[in-house]
Amino acid sequence: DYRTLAPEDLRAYLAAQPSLAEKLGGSPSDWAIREVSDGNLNNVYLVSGSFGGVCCKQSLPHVRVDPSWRMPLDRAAFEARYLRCITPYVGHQIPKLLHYDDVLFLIVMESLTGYQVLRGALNEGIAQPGFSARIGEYLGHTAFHTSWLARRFEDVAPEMAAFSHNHALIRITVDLILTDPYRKGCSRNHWLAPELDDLVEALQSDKALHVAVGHLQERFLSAPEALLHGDLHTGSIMLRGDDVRVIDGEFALYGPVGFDAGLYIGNLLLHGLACPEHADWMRDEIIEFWRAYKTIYSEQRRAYLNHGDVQSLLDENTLPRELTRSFHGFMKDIAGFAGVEMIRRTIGYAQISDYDRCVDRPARADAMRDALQVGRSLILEARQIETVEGLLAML
Ligand code: SR1
Ligand code: MG
Repeated sequence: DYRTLAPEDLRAYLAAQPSLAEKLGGSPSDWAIREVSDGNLNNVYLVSGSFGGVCCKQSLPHVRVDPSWRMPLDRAAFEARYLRCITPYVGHQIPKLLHYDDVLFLIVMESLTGYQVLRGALNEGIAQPGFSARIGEYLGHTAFHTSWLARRFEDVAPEMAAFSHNHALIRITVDLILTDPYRKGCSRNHWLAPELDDLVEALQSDKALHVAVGHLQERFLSAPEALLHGDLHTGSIMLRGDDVRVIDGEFALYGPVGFDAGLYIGNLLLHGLACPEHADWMRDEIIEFWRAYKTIYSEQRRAYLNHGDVQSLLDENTLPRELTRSFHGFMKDIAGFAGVEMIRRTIGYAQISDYDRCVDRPARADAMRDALQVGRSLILEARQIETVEGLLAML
C-alpha cells in the first residue's frame, strides 16, 4: 500500500491523524506545505498550521537525486528506531519523533523552525562558534549509553541485530566512502579535471593506501562498539544560535565509535581547507569537540563503575588508564575515517558545497589537492595517531 505522498496526499493524511492535526491547528485546508527536500535520498516537507508545524520525511523507492538508482524503503524505519533508541540520552539534541508510519515509510517529527543546516551556516560564515562542543557531548552520550559498557549485553544484542539489517545504507557507505574512490574507472567518481588527474591516479594506484582503507572497511563492518548515526557530516546538523540538533539518522548501525567522529572531523577539516579564513576556527572546533566528547564519556563511565546492570570490573584506580587506552583507540579510527571522508567528498559521488566558497578555479583546485593529500596522510598514519594534536599535525 506504499505510495509516494504528494503535498495534497500529505494534507489528507495528516488531517486523518488526530494528534498531528491538533498539533498543527486550524483547518487542514489552511495548512501551508513546503517541500524542502535537500539530501540525496528522501522527500521532506514542512507543514505549518495555525498552532504549530511538523516535518514529514518519506522514503522513496529510489535515490531522490537519481531515480534510476533503486533503493529499498526501509531506511525510514531505521531512522525512527535510531531516534527512539537515543532519545533517553540526547532527546534535547534531536528532533522529537511524533509519528511513524511503517506502510508509507513516513516519519513525522518536530519541525526545526528557525534552525539552519550547519554546512550552509559555515559557508555563509554565520554559524556561532562552539557548536562542536555540543556534538562532542552528543557523541559522548550516544557512544557510551548504547554500548555494552552501559547496558547488559542481553539488552544491547537485539538492537545490534536490528540495525545490522540496514543493508541498503550500509552498502552505500561501504561503496561510496570505503571503496569507490580507490577504484579506477568507477563511474560514480568525478573530479576537477585535469587539475586533480595526477593525484587521483596516484590514490588509485597506491597499494599501501588500499591496504589501510581495507583495514577501515574491516573496522566499520566488524567492530559493533556502539550505535552510530552513520552519516554525521555538517549537512546532518542544524543549529539556531547555540542550540545544536542532529538530524537524518537513517544510516544508523552498530559500528566503531570513531566512525561518526571521523566523518564529523573530516568535514570540519574540509571546510577549513575550502575556506582558509575559517581554518583556525575549524581547528578550535575540533579541539573543543574532542574535549567535550572525552569529558562526557569519562563522566559516564565513572558514574557506571558500580552500576548493578553492567559487567565492569574497573574501579577508580584502574579506570583512568583504561580511558586513556580507549581514547587512543578511538583517535586512530577517527583519523582514518576522517581521511576517507575527505577523499570521498572531493572525488566521490556525493561532493560538498564548501568548495563553492573558493574564490576561483585555481583556489578550488588547491583546496581539493590539499584535501586529498591530508586525507591520504590521515589514512596511512592513522595507526600512529592517538591524540587530537597528532591528528591536527597532519595538516
Ligand atoms: C546515494 S546517497 C549519497 C550520500 O548521501 C548521504 O547523505 C550519505 O552521505 C551518502 O553517502
Ligand atoms: Mg542525510
